[in-house]
Amino acid sequence: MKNLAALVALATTLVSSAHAVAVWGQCGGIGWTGGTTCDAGNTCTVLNPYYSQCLPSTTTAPPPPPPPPTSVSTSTTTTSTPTGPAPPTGTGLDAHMKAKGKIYWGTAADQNRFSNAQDSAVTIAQFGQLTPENSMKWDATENTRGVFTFSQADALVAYAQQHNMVVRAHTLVWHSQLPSWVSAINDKATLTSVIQNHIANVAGRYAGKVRSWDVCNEIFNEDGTFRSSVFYNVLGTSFVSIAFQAARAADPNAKLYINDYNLDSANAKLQAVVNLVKQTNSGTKLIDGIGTQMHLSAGGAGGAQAALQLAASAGVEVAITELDIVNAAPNDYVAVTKACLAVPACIGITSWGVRDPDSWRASSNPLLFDANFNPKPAYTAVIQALS
Ligand code: 9MR
Repeated sequence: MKNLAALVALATTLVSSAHAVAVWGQCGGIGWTGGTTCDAGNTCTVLNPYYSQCLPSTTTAPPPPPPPPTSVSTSTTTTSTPTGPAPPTGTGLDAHMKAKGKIYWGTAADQNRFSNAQDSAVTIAQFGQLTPENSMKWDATENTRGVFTFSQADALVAYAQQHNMVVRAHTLVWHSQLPSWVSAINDKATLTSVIQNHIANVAGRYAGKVRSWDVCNEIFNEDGTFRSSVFYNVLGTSFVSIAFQAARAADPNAKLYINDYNLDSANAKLQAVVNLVKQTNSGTKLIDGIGTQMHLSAGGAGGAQAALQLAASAGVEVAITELDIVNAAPNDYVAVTKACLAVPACIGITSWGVRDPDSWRASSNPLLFDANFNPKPAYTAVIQALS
């Protein structure tokens, strides 16, 4: 009898622990089929309609040390154990943007970021859209002619799907991060078929799985003339329609974007983008959106609304695609947020990364979360602006 009682007690313990979700793990949300009860000392907290998370209960002190995190992605990279504070509770940036009638607030990401459990927790809680920071670029997908590599890009798309986020795919035709075998092409027929093959393979692989594609990236100079690149130098302006036609064929339902930086006021470069879109779309509509990256300097947000309005005058949707602002002044972030809210064609905002040290310009601390994934004053100001 004594043995039987011990066995029952052991079985009860095993059953309850098998179903309890560890701290930081997902415990609910639309589409969630896993456990909904948290380990002792933690409370299942609704962060947004798609994600509830086991957070340490404030009434229990001290909380138990966090166990190894649950699986966060299809990544083969080992996840790190969360050690910092909990991500902000309540509804996140994306939920606030959606409540204002916009489509998303997103972030740049890749497997090297979301394989970190803290990054993943903030990403899931705050963002509804992912842009692959590097994994879909030409050097990542076709570094050798005709040899395609999709492991990192596949991981990004799978993670986004797993967490109900849309993908802004980035980017197909760009002078940078371009393999030297492409830059060396000097005849029209070869370059045309190389562009078409690249786009058919890369955009074709993700057809139906991404919301939009940055088809052409950074093709203008500041004065509105075309940038010198292998694409322009060999094909003239025709590379634009070659690329957009190939993208339309590869993924007929994706929104096809032209994307650039320094479109932060109604300047000559933005006017050139608008003119090109109008001209290209004068017959069949090929370009569906203008992306303005908005890598801003401090105090650089004053022209944002006028810029978004000028972009919208091309008759296409508009997105802020790579937002970061030197020193992350709350006023600048609020100005950009309100500019998007004020322009109906502006469909969403993408932060170019989650936390400062992971930014391409880390030394200027331009993002909404600090090194410990704590929300910064600009985050709070943006949430207020969206409330
Ligand atoms: O953030 C990206 C960084 O990790 C890469 O090293 C860099 C290489 O060119 O590209 C960065 O992202 C760029 C984006 O793809 C296009 N607009 C400018 C972004 C910042 O350089």
